[in-house]
Amino acid sequence: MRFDVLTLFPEMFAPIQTSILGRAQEKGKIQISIIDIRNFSKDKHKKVDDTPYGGGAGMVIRPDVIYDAYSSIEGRQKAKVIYLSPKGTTLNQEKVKSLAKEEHLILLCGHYEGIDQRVLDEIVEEEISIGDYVLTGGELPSMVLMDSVSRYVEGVLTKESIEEETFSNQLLEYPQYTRPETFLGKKVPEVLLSGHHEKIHEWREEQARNLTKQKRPDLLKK
Ligand code: 9WO
Repeated sequence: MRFDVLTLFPEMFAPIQTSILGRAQEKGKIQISIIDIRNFSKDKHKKVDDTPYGGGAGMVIRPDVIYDAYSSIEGRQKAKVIYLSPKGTTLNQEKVKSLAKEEHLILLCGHYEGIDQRVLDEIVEEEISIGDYVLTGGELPSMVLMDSVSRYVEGVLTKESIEEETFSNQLLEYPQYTRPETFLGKKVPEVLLSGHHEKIHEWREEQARNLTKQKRPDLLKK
């Protein structure tokens, strides 16, 4: 899976070079390129934005700069271009799985009061939101998207951890315990120490069902 990210704040992407996504890149399972939109400004002061036509507060990113940055991406014709915006369809696990089947995603991160609509209409195929709140830009949402999608790319995680996890069976995860056996006077549930695999499995299933019923009854209705 290849991700190209178009952003005015490339330094924000330092975290994805570490941890699991960093390892996935080293193993060659995913490739992430961060493209600095400002490098495509033709202005002597590297200006990329201007005041909105019709008036109003703030600045809008120029369409030509975005288009030139996009046009620098090799193989862009076959890629899916996603704009991270509060106006988009909300990301969920089903959408994450379907995006993981793509070979090449281009993630466009806006800032300020947004991007000129004409270039969005020209290059964007999908507008995605990660939730109903407003941020200062699309960078954090694009990292959320890359993190969630990468987990489904072959070879990034083990098969077991994908199959066992939250949402794959429409249920929340059962609670986990590790050493010490007693912590602040609280013991680990007896059944987990029993070594009885069938009983452990049943207990975990029941925990997952009860937890979901209590905390996310909406998931059970699906
Ligand atoms: C700000 C604004 C102010 C006055 C008039 C119109 C305005 N539009 C915006 C605006 O939409 N700013 C966005 C900031 C432009 C795109 C990047 N920004 C953004 C993305 N904020 N929040 C997100 C986001 C993306 C995905 N999921 C949740 C939030």
